Formats: sequence, C-alpha cells, structure tokens
Amino acid sequence: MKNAEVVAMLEETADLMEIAGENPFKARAYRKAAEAIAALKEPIEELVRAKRLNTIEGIGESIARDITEFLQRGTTTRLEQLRSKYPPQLRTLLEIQGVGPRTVAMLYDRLKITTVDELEEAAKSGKLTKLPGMGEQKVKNILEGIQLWRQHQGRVPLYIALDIAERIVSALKELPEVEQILPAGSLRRWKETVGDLDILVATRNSQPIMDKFVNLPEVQKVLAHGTTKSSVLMANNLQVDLRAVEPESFGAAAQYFTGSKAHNIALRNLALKRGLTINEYGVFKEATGEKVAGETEEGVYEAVGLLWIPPELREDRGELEAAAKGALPRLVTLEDIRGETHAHTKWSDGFATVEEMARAAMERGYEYIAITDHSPPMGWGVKPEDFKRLIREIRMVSDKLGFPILAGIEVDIAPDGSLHMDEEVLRQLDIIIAAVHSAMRMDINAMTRRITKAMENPLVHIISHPTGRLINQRPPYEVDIYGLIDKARETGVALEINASPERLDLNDENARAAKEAGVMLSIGTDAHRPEHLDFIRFGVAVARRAWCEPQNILNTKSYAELIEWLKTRS
Ligand code: DGT
Ligand code: CA
Ligand code: CA
Repeated sequence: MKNAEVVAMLEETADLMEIAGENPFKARAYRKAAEAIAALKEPIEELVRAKRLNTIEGIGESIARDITEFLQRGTTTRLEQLRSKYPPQLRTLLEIQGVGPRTVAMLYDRLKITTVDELEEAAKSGKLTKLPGMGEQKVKNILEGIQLWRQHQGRVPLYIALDIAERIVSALKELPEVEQILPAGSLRRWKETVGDLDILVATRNSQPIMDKFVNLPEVQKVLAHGTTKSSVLMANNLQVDLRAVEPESFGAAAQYFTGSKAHNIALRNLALKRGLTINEYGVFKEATGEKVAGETEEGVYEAVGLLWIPPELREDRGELEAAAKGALPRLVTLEDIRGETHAHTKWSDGFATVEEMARAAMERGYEYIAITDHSPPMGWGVKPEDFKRLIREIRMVSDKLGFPILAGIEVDIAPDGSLHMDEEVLRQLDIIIAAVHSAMRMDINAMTRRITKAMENPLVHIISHPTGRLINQRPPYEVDIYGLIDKARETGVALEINASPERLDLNDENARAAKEAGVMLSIGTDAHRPEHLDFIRFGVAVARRAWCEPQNILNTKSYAELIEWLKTRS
C-alpha cells in the first residue's frame, strides 16, 4: 500500500509549488488531495487500477495523472521540475515561524540559503536586512522562530529519557491500582533519541494513578489531567504521556503505542489481508467485530500470523517479513556479553585504577576486561616510556585477582593514517583499538583513507567510534562508512559499537550494514569510571536494533576464543 508515499509526494509538490510562486489555488488543491488520501482506508493502487481516483473529492485530472505516474515511476515530472528549481530541503525552512514560501524563495534566490543553520548565520551577520522587505524586526522574528524550532526539534538522548522513565515507573508501581506498567514508544524500541515518553498502565481504577502522576516531584508543568490520559512536562522539556487501559486491552495498547508508526501501519495492512482490524484496544474480525486478541502482545502478533517481534526491530525494516517466515534473528542480549573491550584508567583520562576497573568487571560477571588507555598526542595519553610500567601493573593485578585483564591501548590515528605510538610498544600489547580524536575536518576521501590505512596495519584489532559523532552535539566527521565496512571485511578488523550513551557510534543503521557485510562488531563502553561499564546496555540495544546475533559481536566470545581471534589479526 503506497498511500503514505503518495501523501508525501503531494505535500512536497504543494510546498515546492508555493515556494516557486505558482498559483496558490493549485498548491492548495494538492494539499487537499493529500489529506483525502491520508484518510483513505483502501490501498490507492486499487483505486488507480479500477480507475476510481476521480471518485475521491478534490482529486481532479492533473492530480490524478501525477498519482498514476508516481505509482509507475516513483516520482512525477512535475515534482522533478520543481526540484530542479528549488532543492527539497528548503521545505524545512517553512517549519520556522515567520518564514513563508515567498521568503524561502528569496533567501534561496539571493543568498543560496538552504538550511536553518545558514539562515541563522545570515540573520546574525546582518546579511538578511539587505534584502527587500526585511526590516530589523522581521529578522528578529526569524531568529526567535529558529530558536523555537530548535526547541521543538529537541529530541532527548535515550539515556536521559530512560532515567526519567525508570523513576516514573518505580514511583507509580507502588500504587496497588497498577496491574501492569510499561514505558512504550521510541523508548521501548531503544531509539537513540526520544521525542516524548508514552507510558501505559493496566488498571481498573485509573484516577489515583493519574493523580499521583501529575503530582510527581519532577513535574514542571501539567499539560493535561484526565481519567484515562494525562500529560506533563519533565526536566529537559521532555513530555510524558500516561495512558490507562483495561487489562483486557493491555497487549493491544502496548503494541500500538510501542510503534513505530511505520511498523504499525505495515502490521495493520497485514491484518487487513486476513480480514482483521487492529487498533489500540485489540484485534477484531472485520466482518463480525468479534475480538480475537488484545490482552497480550504475543496474542496480537499471533492473530496476524506472526511471531512476537522484539521492540528494537519494530521500524518496518523487514521484521514483519522475517516474523512471517519464522526467520527473526536470535538477537544478542546483555547476558551474552562476556567481557569489556574498551576501558580507561587514571593512567590516561579515566578516574579509577586498573584494579578498580577489573573488580567492577568481575562484579558484573564478566570473564575479562581490556584496559585501553589513550596514546599521546592527547595531552593525557600514556607516553611510550610509561607503557612498560602500565603493562606490568596490568599483569600484576590480573595475577592478584585471578582475572584476565588484557593490556591494550586506544591509539590515535594520525591524519596520514599512521598510529601515534611506537611499534615496539604496540607489539607488547594484547589488544589494539585505533580511533580518530583530532583533525576531524578532513574531506571525505582523505578521512576514509586515513582510517582504512590504519585498518591495513596488521597490529590493529578494532576501530573505535568510527564516525566520531556525539548525539545532539556533534555530527559525524565526513567519512565513507561503506568504505570502512568494505575494508573491515577485507582485513578482518572489528568495528566498534561505542556504548557511551553520548556516542552510540556506530549507530543502528551503520551497524546493521556492517553486520550484513559479515563484519565483526565489538561493543565497548569506553568506560572512564567503574560504573560506566553499565553503559553496555546501550551498546547492546544498538546491536539489537542492528539485528545482531551473538556471533556478530566480538565480546560474546569467551576469553580463550577472544585470544584466538586477536591472534588471527596479527
Ligand atoms: P518519538 O516520541 O518521536 O521518539 O517516537 P514514538 O515512536 O514514541 O512516537 P509517538 O510518541 O509519536 O507515538 C507513540 C506510538 O504511537 C508510535 O510509535 C506508534 C503509535 N502511533 C502514533 N501515531 C500513530 C499513527 O498515526 N498511526 C499508527 N498506526 N500508530 C501511531
Ligand atoms: Ca514517544
Ligand atoms: Ca507520544
């Protein structure tokens, strides 16, 4: 069913028509058509096949032609023409209050502005006031609009949202009225950022739960306070919605509000093929209205002929097809992780000793830990002449604790792809992680060459945080991730899923590409304190969203297996 795609096409056409200054009535017609198709219950392809498009109100001849062409070619002549005049990313500018289509066109025609950042810079540098009709006040409004837009965009990093969710859940759980409670939405799917929290409770008496919720000490503002639904703002401007449902519908509600939206739409279409409708209350026979599932999530999927699908996979990236064939992956779990591959100590910029880090690993039931302190040129890196003492300490602590500690390094990759450490030192180490920490503004080819060259060095085992991004803080440096994946496959070097919650690098999609290419992935927490070892759950979540099974992850290996694997590299 291509309805959503057709809607997107019509909306883009309307936006670009307005920017291009075409007849406003024409643009409005496209918008109306988009609304009509969004509300359509049957596949648009059916209507086209049966030549019934004109039965929908608001769809005239020329829009019908565009839809037919779009279904055949995946695009339309009209859209292509518009796009050749005005790049589609200009549409984002329309989301800013005080910026209309005419302004967007002028910004592009005169100043080649295509992004919010460029607009902000132009406004701040005084370039905008030189444009016709742009007084000081208008520029000021635009800057305020940009600020507002950014707040609105503000998605909260997963670890912050998770922390808030866990506190809400443990507070509400105390109430005897709560039969079940579940943080659903993107949080349950472990998406790297969260727009808002969607918490569900199963109960027969919801009022006391709602009352306690809106009065939680962390609540900054109550947006709604009802019997079955309440909404509040928490710290970080995070909105939290709490919904109460009858226990009979809890599974259906959990399924619905876990999403993703794309997954739900695809699931509903599968259900329709079986003559079933599905909503947040249950699964029903279309013909009779009889309820066939809803109490449990397993039941909902089973009614549609599917195995239960882990939330991390629910992004409409092939999981429904896999569930129908009984071919879902056996996703890696926290329990599969047998050791830590990336940890720092006081020897570089960490805050604990080798022994403290090792004990923390033992407490978590691990079989080993790798100590991988930085090399110079980081100011805090361990100097070559000090590595001898560091290695000696590692061997000594390992003996004392009777616990395997690998002597390692996180060595900096220089701009020319060489490693910032004497080879003589590297040869004494058990595990070598290499990473880019400086000179990140290189062009994409040079950066890709820099990292692939390090991978060609037979001493290197793992490339750490391969794209350098920091969530909501720093975009990835320019690098050809597929070039890195190819090189990893060719050399056998592992790529890291850095589990530090501000990094999550590789991200889910890149990790999935690596996994599918047969590349080994290593989940490392980059711990700088003992408690950072617990970041592992974020790395495992990325691996699960990347469809990884235990054999795709280096540190699911036992100590002996890991040593074997490390040898095959050097
Ligand atoms: P977020 O909050 O932006 O990080 O992402 P989600 O996935 O938590 O999305 P949200 O909070 O807008 O909605 C929660 C879930 O509700 C979503 O994952 C699926 C479901 N949902 C929301 N809108 C729709 C819809 O229009 N159709 C369907 N089928 N499901 C929807
Ligand atoms: Ca949400
Ligand atoms: Ca929501």
